[in-house]
Amino acid sequence: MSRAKVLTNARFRGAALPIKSRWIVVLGSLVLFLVMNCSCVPNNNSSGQETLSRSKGQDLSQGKKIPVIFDTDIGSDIDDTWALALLLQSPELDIKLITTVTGDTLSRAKIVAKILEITGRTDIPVGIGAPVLGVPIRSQRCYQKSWVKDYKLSSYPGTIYQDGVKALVDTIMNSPEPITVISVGPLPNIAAALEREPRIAEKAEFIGMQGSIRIGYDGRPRADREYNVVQFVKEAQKVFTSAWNMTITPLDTCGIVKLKGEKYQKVLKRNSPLTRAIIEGYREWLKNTKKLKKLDKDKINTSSTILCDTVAVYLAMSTELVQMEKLGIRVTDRGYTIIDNKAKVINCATKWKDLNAFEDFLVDRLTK
Ligand SMILES: [Ca+2]
Repeated sequence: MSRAKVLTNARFRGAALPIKSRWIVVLGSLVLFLVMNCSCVPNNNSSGQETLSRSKGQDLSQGKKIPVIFDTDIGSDIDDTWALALLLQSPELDIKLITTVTGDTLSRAKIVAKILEITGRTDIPVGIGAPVLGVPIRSQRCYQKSWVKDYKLSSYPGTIYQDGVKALVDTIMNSPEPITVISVGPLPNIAAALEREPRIAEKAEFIGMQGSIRIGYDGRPRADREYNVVQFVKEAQKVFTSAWNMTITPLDTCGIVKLKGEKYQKVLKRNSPLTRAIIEGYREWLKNTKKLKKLDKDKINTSSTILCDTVAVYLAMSTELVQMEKLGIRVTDRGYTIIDNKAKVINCATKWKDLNAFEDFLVDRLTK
């Protein structure tokens, strides 16, 4: 399925028209707006970027939203929180379910639920993923746990699924239209879902933040074993060889996204319930990872961390700002994602066309 963009940046230029004609234009605009189902696909953000859309037999300009499931290890790194915020601010996407993955999946579900309550989106169900316990990997800890220490999941007004993997399978299988699974963590949930019901690969599309193809961490010009893959290699191999259409943002693109300067200040100073939740979560995360003391005490006031996961959310809506390549990608037993012409072909966002515009887009969405 291609992701060609449909640009609908038409503006009415009524200034030179007679008054009667202007009214026709105004009424026409109103009708057009209603036809677009008030999905409010935004035009003309400050970066000058065109309306987001993509072709999948779905025409977003007609107000059709893309049904998505978001699978996240929120609380480990802080970028999941930013990605969830972007997701909630993207009217192109219809969030059917959010599932949590790896380690303390219960605390992760609390973080999701608390953010959904804060933003008034308790219509969204939350599924607690299967906890992967006993894995002695420090980074699977939930560093935002303190942010939800007083939060009771039983108080969440929406639906909580105790078996997140089952909820994932059911949501895909019961959907009348294909679902897009946005995965921004390691892949135990998705692999388990494929194990339980292989047909989900026929009914869903996968978009993930996984892998490192030519560029590694911190922009280094060599591939790294990327965290989401190397943590659960067998699960990644299962997901990367399943029959669905796959798109990834590897470190090549997502690993260099960071807000600083004026862009970060806009988010910091917006002071909305959503941005307060982001910054509070960020502060807790910094405190609990001790980065606040060790690295840069002023970091909370100056910049974000690397915001990898936000790019996966973006790819569910558009590929306009990135260069896409179709590459055979194989997950090696050591957790590398290497190009292999015999492997399943995956859509890979390998370079930015305009990173600056993406950062503007992200800030616009978070602060609107
Ligand atoms: Ca993540």
